[in-house]
Amino acid sequence: MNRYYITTPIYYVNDAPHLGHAYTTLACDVLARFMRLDGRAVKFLTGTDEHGQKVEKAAGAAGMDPQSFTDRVSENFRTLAKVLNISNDDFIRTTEPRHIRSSQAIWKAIGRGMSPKGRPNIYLGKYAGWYAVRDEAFYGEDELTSGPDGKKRAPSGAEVEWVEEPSYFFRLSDWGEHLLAFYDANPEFIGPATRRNEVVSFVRQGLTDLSISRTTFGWGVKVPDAEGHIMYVWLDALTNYITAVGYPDETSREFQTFWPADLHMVGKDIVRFHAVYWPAFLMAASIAPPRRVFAHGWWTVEGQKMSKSLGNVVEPVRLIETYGLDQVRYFLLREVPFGQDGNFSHRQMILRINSDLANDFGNLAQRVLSFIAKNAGGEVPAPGAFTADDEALLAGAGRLLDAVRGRLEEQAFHLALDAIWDVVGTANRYVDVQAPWTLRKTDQARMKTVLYVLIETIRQLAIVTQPVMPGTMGRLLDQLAVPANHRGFAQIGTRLVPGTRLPPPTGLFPRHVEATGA
Ligand code: ME8
Repeated sequence: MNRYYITTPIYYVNDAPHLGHAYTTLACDVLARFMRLDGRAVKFLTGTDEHGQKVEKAAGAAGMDPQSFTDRVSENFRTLAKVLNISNDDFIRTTEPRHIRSSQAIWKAIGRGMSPKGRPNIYLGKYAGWYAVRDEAFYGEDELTSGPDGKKRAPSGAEVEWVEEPSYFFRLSDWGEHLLAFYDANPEFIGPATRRNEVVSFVRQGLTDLSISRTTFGWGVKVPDAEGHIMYVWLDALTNYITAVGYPDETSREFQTFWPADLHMVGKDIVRFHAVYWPAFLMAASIAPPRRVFAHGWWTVEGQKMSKSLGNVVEPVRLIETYGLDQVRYFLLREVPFGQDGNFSHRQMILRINSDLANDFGNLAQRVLSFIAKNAGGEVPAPGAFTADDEALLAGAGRLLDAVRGRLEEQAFHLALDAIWDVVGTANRYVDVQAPWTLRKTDQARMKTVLYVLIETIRQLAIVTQPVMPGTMGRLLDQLAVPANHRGFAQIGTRLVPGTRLPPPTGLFPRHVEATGA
């Protein structure tokens, strides 16, 4: 399969971007960059979710009309993508005409079809039940708890309100068996396994029909041919993934090339929408479901839930100013096994910068490159015959790409980075054992072989690490004089040419020293 379509969730524009948004987007960026370097045609989509009651209320609170408000807040998410060095190919806004057309088209396609039990997929009724504006989700009475304040709350902790209004329903209850058969036939559809089990047991319990239109407010996509109804924001939002590949034109090149998507990356709080409702909507509209949905965990901050009221929201831009972009990119993907919850702490961040980046990877590159600059004429040294130790290090580096590819296919970023750092560790030990500074005095030919083995290992490390730290690894590859067209994975076997002049080395990862008084 030579194409790869990956998406982030589209972000609500009720609020400023925070660490959680940066995390999902960053994980997708690493995969998108990896797949491009691996020679695949990649489409990487992100964007903003701009309709619904939550955004309408936020606009009202800001004293703005929803369109001007969403124009403004959406721009903050575009800026975030730039600041994080995100390589998205498209940025979708659900208020764009292309998306309104696509949402109305999927509504009609669902409405034309019959459920597996031979009943119309969409019917008009009346919704009477609980709704959480914060989650933009309907909840059954049995899912709610009562807080100490006596207010009913959704499992997410969001307040719910009683809603009664005329509404169109999607006959989700008829799709349960189809969904279970689909999960069975596609064991890779939901990752990690814990989320898959949750989803399967949720569907097994039996599904209720889903309210898919609202009539008590107006900020949404108009339901075709149904005066007064706007589409339920999640039906509109999920549809963004096909809008961006040209839906409703299913014969377009873009749609044919990229749909079904390879991966929808989401946070664990929105699995149900992506793994239950979305494939059901698509099946009902006779469109293929995506190949995989992977749900990552949630970040707490210094042990606490991240929230505006606690005043501990981590702003990605501030983080990058303090620690550096690639340092933040590395930390977020290395610190927590992807899929599990994690805790953000400044102490841990500094520890990883100073140990993994400065002491391990940075020091390896720095000491080898400055040694070459000082003692080997500032050019790629010419090697003699390799010893078993040399071969072992080179073979370890040579296996890295496959190891990383395997880990990333499972979205195990932390394990991919572990594999990289294993080679970094082996290379650092090799430097200590081979002691080129001693060889300089005793055996210059052997010294050059050792330096060649090292610089070649560093080249491979840099190429494989590009997706995670594109800026820094690009600078390292510059220092190794690797031409731009030799940085893809197809060229990883092209060894450095002895005698190539190397630019003067500069440090990659400075140690982080906390400002006094901080
Ligand atoms: O859910 N840690 O948008 P959103 C990790 N518009 N991830 C977090 C997080 C945290 N503390 N807080 C939020 C929506 N996230 C919908 C999506 S898709 C068709 C529509 C993650 O802006 C969260 O899990 O509320 C989700 O994946 C993402 O941020 C967007 O959240």
